[in-house]
Amino acid sequence: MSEYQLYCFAQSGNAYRAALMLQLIGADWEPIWYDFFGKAPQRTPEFRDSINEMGEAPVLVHGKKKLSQSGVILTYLARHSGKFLPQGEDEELEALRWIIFDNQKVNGFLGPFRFLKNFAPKPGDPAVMAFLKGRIDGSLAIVNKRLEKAPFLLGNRPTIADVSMTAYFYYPPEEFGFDIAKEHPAIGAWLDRMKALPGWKHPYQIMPGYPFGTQGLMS
Ligand SMILES: N[C@@H](CCC(=O)N[C@@H](CS)C(=O)NCC(=O)O)C(=O)O
Repeated sequence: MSEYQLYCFAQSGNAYRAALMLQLIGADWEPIWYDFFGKAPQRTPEFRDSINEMGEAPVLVHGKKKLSQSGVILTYLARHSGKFLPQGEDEELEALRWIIFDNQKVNGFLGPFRFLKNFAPKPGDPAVMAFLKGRIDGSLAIVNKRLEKAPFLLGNRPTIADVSMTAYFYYPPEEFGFDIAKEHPAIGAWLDRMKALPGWKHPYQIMPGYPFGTQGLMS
């Protein structure tokens, strides 16, 4: 068995943060796929009692430890590997600031927007979609401005704040109906820098469930 297991599925940008981090630190890991969109075990009492009381992916298993919330998982993996770790109190707080902003207002809106556009049983209400798109545009502009100043969110080297921010950004533009990298050039250049890091892989290459409805991986 691998050292780490990750509960995840291909369509989850939230889980991709953890999967990408495992890749970038060169960890020995394997995905545990579950049928999020079909049987939805995350809604069962068994899942909530034994895997994650919050009913969410990702969940990282390391020996007897089970961790959820991608920000917590990234912090744990950075501390254990010494990689992508913010250095000193100021950097730690700055990384946390961007991770919270990302979880709430960047990928926190992109994820539901993409879900309602592609995977929900009924398409999203136009008013809801317009609201989410407005919030997404505003948040992406903030991230883009930050990345015009430095190659990575905290400066000259990538940290867990960058790994967190990638969550949904590499999924195909057709899944959003707009192109994040083209509309926000500093984000586009940063995505290329992240992609050049050793170990980088696309979400559909490392988390099972591509194409949608299968348990496959993109080759
Ligand atoms: N802030 C959480 C978000 C996790 C999350 O919302 N995951 C989705 C899958 S992409 C989920 O499991 N949702 C289940 C639900 O909301 O009921 C994180 O970053 O880990």
